[in-house]
Amino acid sequence: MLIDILTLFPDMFTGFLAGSLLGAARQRGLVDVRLFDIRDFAEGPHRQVDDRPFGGGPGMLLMPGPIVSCLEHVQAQASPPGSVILLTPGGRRLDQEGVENLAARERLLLVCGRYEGFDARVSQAVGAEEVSIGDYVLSGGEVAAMVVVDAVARLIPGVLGDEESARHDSFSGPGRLVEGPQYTRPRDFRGLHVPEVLLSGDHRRIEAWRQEQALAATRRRSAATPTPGAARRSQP
Ligand code: 6GU
Repeated sequence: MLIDILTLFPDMFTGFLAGSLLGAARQRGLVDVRLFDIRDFAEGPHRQVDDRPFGGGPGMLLMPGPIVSCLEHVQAQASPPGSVILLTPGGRRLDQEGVENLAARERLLLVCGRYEGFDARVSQAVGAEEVSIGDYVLSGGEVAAMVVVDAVARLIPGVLGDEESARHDSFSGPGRLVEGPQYTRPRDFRGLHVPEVLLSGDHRRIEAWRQEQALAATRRRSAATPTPGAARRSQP
């Protein structure tokens, strides 16, 4: 899989890309990540990339020109054309199903926003999808892009050492349940004991117990998680 990242702050990605799982996957040729600096496509002596919003209002917007020029340059670097994903808090909220959908693509172009966001014509001009990683505001799309790359990369065949482990992840199996509690040594930690069933060696009982725990953990989580903003009915 090829992932191109368009950003005003490429340096933010260096430690992340060298990191263990992703670094190894890149070395083994399973995923290629390339960085492009949007400012390289800005014009004028000041290489301006942002400007004040028409109609007034606070902050600055990313101008469409540099981003679209950068996208056209990057698309021409490889084939097939990649899916353009704009990272913005107003985008479609990412979940594991969305990650699986992205992981099935051959090529992704992730565009990181900064300031108050993108000029709306970027999306229109290039036919982009807009993605958010949750209902809160980050100072830029870079951290969100790292979240997307991390979550997508671990679904690429061969990236995880053990292919089974992704299938057992929270949100992955039938019903998309979260995982129940897990335990390792010691059996007794400050008087807290590992549940007896896990020491029984009875794999059917263990599997049934884990399923029950996953259901209970999923219900507890639903009860503790408020309905996301967009679905809320109350008026402002
Ligand atoms: Cl993708 N970008 C920014 N700036 N804030 C966010 C986000 C993205 N997702 C959630 N909050």
